[in-house]
Amino acid sequence: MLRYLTAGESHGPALVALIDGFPAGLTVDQAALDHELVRRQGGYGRGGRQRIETDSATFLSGLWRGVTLGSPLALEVINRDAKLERLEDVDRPRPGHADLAGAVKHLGSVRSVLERASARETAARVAAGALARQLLAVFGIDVAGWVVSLGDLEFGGREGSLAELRSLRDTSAIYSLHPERDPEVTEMIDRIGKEGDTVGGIVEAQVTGLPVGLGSHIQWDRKLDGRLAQAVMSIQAIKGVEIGMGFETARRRGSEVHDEIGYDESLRNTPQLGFVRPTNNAGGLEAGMTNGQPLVLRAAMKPIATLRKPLGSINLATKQPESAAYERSDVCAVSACSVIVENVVAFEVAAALVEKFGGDSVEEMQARFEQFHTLARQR
Ligand code: EPS
Repeated sequence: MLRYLTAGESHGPALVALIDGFPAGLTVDQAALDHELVRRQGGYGRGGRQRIETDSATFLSGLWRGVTLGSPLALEVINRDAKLERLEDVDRPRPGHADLAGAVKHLGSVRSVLERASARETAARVAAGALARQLLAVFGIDVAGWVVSLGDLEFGGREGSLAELRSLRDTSAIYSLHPERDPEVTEMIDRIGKEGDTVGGIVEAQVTGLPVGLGSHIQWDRKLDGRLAQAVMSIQAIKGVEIGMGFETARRRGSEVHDEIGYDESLRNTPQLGFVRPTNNAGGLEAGMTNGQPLVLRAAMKPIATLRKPLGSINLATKQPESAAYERSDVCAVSACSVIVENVVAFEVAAALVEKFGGDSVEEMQARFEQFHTLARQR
């Protein structure tokens, strides 16, 4: 079983991802891993913290000569802004953040809650996902993510391979597939920032090259759509997750929603085994299993809860009305969110791949992957 946990406070010494069940024999590309961490720090509208940090992951365990051992991997991302011991408590909880519920729940301080609830934790999740996507790449599985809307500005997707879409996205200041609209978007972010406010948006992740049958229809907690929804919904500030046509399916008839099944002999030797669909409204998942089509997932991010022009709150000591606390914040972190979602999705898909093809070594997984496709083609 491939799984991970994270540890670390936003202003503590470091963030850590502990990855267990990762197969032996993967040669790690450290630069590619750090590239995802750098992308997470970017995107127009980020706050002052990102000018302090230069995120990079250090392996504390699980590697020998750059190759995974099959033992637990501990990944560390250092916090340059490590000042937790000097920080004061916060007495005015921010609406929309963990401050109030967390302090009440733990009978403790707001500081102890916000330090862990902060989206800084996602650096550890991206490190874990960025490693997992290197395992996926061995099997020809590719992952990419981008921003599809920001506030009330909608950009949507584009046709093309993930490699083409990724290069286009990398020319956009907000990681969308429509860089020609960047001036309009950055102007909007500037305007909202000047007003002391924040803005959210919708991000999309796609996975291509998937074999048929990752996940399972057999038990609720093995369904891959359910696992993806939980993993993505748990990302800070996410309020909604949809797969494929998602919420729109509820407004359409069955004949307009389900993807008809065809067969193309020339695709018999690909992971989709020759089965083709004229549409992909299912987003690559049927009954909790991959069906050989690209996986398409979207997530809605609410505007960040820390506002320069704060909303009404109370002082927890006096219970009297006061403005919520403000130290510093991002105006817009939707671009960063697209990086987080894509890497979190990568990890869940890698976990399902390990489940189907075995997790002791990459070499054994490759052999079983080949054998499965040989058997499936003989049906
Ligand atoms: C973040 C670092 C944090 C916040 C942000 C995410 O740094 P600091 O609190 O020192 O400014 O900028 O966290 C939040 C959005 C939040 O609401 O807590 C990061 O590295 O992503």
